[in-house]
Amino acid sequence: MDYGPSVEDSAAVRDWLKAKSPFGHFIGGKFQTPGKTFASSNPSTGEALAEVSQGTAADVEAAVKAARKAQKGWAALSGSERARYLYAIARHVQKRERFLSVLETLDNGKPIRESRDIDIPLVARHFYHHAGWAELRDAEFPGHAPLGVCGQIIPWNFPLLMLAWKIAPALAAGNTVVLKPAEYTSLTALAFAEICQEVGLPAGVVNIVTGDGATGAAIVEAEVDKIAFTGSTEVGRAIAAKLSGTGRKLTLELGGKSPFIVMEDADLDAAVEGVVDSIWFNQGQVCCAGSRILVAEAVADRFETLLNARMAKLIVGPPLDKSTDIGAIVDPVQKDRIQAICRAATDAGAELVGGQPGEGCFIAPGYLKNIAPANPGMVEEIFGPIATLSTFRTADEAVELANNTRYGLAGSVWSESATVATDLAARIKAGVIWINCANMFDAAAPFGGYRESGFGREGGFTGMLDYLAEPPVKPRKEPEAG
Ligand code: TXE
Repeated sequence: MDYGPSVEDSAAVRDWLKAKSPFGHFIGGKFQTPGKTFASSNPSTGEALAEVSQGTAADVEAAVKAARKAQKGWAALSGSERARYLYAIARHVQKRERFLSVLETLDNGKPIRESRDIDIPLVARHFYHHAGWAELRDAEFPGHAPLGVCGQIIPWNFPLLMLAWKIAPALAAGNTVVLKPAEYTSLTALAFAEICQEVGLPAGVVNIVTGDGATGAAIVEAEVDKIAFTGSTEVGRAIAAKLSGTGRKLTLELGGKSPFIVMEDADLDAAVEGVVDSIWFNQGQVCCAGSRILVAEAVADRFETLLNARMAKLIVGPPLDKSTDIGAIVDPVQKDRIQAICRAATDAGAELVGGQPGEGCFIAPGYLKNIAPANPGMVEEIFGPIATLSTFRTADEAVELANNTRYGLAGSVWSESATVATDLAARIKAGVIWINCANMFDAAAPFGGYRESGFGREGGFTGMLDYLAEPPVKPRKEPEAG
């Protein structure tokens, strides 16, 4: 039986890092000579893993130039030829699954079980799915042309998966890309660049420029035809202001404070397991995490007892250990941010159950209770393994509480009655609603938000539309006179 990545896999990853670091950017099909670099480190130990280049405006310009040069040729390939590359990428991701999951866990701090069973398989699935769209593009989107060169800026919570969400549809539609991974987690994007070389992807179709917010800002300023951004609402807002009036396409996937509603008739054991999948998955660093648990008053005590019992069983530990449930927070800066919001919440009168910080980047799972609607813990995206727990009496009150947020990304509803669940789901203002489950992702299901969670969709047919230009409007034929 295969128990998943082992110590040997980790040695192979470390050998690879030793051989390749310092990393240059990947531009025009080649790794460039490294410039000024910064360290990418393992948040669970603090050890530096590799040196990565800090992208300058000149690097971004070179990458955009390479992408522009490649775009016409890439768009001129037949759909099935583009699909062939996407299938090949998917297969190579699968071939290097163990390597990529260990690399992701080392760089990000997430439990190996999650990178092995969720992140990396979903990456392959996303490329397989979009290979299909490459083949179908002309039939399904007649008259739509690719946008051109897409600038893509991604966060650190699902590094390779967010890369796949950005690159797969862009390439399927016939665009070329300049992508910047987050500064905490550049390494799987650089391994992905190697995969592009392995499959013989034409030079310049995918360009990876590493760096921090300044590099991201340079991509926003560059001559690109679209910006696709996933990250904080603050940066998303700044990007939207910059692009306003430029005619460039923009999609934003930002933060969230999603409700997790447990009705009186819910299967409480299943709902508690749902909390584990929802807010204690990936240390709670999930934009669509069910971070506001709302429970029907009649079952609240029983639910909380079950929740505490389950929470006590979660193992916080070394991310590479296969029994670990909660790994490390991505960086000390993020850990401080989580703790600052929890402190503000308790100062304002909430009670924190669990959620204690450990050494280094670790924080135990927890939740805030006795919390008022205007409490900062209820309003701010904590982006850590800390939920809020509050109660409601009626379905109307549940809906009111659920929608009392500036965000609108996701939500989940737990009830044994399909009528109750679907009625409630329809009244929640969010881009994604799960019923009796949470954090389920499928490449065919469009994902995205409303309000301050952003706009645009990723995945499926709708996601493809966001990488294509509108077809030219045909002149309206006037009826013949007489
Ligand atoms: O985000 P940033 P941070 C939320 C979450 C988290 C908070 C802060 O609440 O605690 O944001 O995280 C690049 N122009 N989310 O500071 O800064 C940056 O280099 C262009 C939710 O890490 O938004 C990185 O690649 N790009 C979210 C990416 O933006 C800029 C996931 C995200 O970093 C830039 C992450 C600029 N001016 C954080 N400044 C989600 N929706 O999943 C930074 N970047």
